[in-house]
Amino acid sequence: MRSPESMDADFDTVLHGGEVFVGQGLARCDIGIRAGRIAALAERIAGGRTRFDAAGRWVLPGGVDAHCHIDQPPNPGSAARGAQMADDFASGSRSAAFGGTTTILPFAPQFKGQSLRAAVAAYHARAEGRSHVDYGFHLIVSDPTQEVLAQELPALAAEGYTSVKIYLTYEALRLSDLQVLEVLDAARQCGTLTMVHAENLDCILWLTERLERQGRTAPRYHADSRPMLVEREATFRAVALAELAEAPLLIVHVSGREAIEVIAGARARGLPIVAETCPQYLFLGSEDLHAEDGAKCMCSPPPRARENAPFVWRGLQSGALSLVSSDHAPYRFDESGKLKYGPKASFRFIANGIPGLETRLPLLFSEGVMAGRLTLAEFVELCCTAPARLYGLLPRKGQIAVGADADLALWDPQRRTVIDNALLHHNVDYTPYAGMAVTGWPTHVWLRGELVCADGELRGRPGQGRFLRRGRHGIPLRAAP
Ligand code: DUC
Ligand code: ZN
Ligand code: ZN
Repeated sequence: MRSPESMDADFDTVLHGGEVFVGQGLARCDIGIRAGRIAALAERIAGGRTRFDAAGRWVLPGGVDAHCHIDQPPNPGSAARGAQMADDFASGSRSAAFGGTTTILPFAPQFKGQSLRAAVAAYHARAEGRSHVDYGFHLIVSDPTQEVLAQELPALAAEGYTSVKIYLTYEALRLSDLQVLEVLDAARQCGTLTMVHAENLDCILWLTERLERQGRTAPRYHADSRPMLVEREATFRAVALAELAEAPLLIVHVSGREAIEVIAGARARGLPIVAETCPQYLFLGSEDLHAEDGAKCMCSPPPRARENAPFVWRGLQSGALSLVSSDHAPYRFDESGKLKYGPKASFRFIANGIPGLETRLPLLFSEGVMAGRLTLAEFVELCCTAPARLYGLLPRKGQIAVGADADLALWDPQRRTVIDNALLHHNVDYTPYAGMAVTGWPTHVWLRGELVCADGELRGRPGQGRFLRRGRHGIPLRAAP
């Protein structure tokens, strides 16, 4: 940070008097913004066409939510086909912005028989002109043909689509081990990061059929159909396949102790394995599925028993888990979404997913930073900087630094809020976190220097968010011997 008394270069906006997260902690600092970027950080900055008084507030980087599903077309082969996502790019990204998140990475899904190009074009059509925040796309690869692996992946990587998600579960998406190896190998060659949903499909099908034969079809049995062992086995296998292919791997939505132990072991051996968790594995429990409206908390992997949450916190503290994303998957609790097949449908036919774009940062800030489980530097790393680094968005996103995009969230660190769906800006008719009291909330948010949210009021407009072409992933690989 520069320390002259004043800098008089002209700025579009100056935020002054705030406690700003620079380097590894808070410092009293002014921020000069020009042409959407942070142009100066100094003790005192004069001028500015707009001056904003940030006294008493913390200025943190805008969040990067590297895992969310927005307006994702239903897979024709899925058991819950027909359920519609409640958020389009306008409502999903609006909700992200109000929660302090300025970059989102949703998924362009490839259906079997479709080219990746067609999948990307179709998804751009859904996003175009609608987003309130900047966005990039991961690709979901469900049909890894030779054309996809040898032609499309490298071409799309060169255009900024540098991550692919693959699945070890869901009948319409699951890849064989051979296909996983082929994707890992092709992705490694073009600097693309492979993300994996690690649950064992055959175990889930076997358990589901057994539960159904016993008449155990209520939402609570969703958790019994996907115990931690099922995640542990798939995580172990995915790690082994990545090791064989000498490829980096990011394991998404890690839910609990057993998978974390596998990941910690792999990392201790120096493998380029990185893992993500989500708020639902810190703040929800399998007990929540027992309620009458338990489907509201149904996601995969499922929330685990309450005793599991401390292991997830420890995973974040120890570095076994490197980032926190929402896995926002928005379905209304009505016949358009969760209840598509009726209130008595077997859990197998209930769409998986919960909303969480807007609550991710406030929950982690309150129960992490304010409750003393995470330092502020760890919070920023997990929710902003690490996702930007891992997915090829540094130095533009995820940090407050000269030259970075002026994506900023002004936090009132003392504000007490009892979470209520009426406060949120998504298009889902519930939040699984209703009733939780949190301390700290982002009150103002800037996207590339433009104020998009101010004290609960929307100032931005749909279409203001831009598509991000991303660079190669930021997972360090061991030097070749
Ligand atoms: N699980 C997924 O795999 N995707 C979306 C939401 C969920 O719960
Ligand atoms: Zn998944
Ligand atoms: Zn997901």
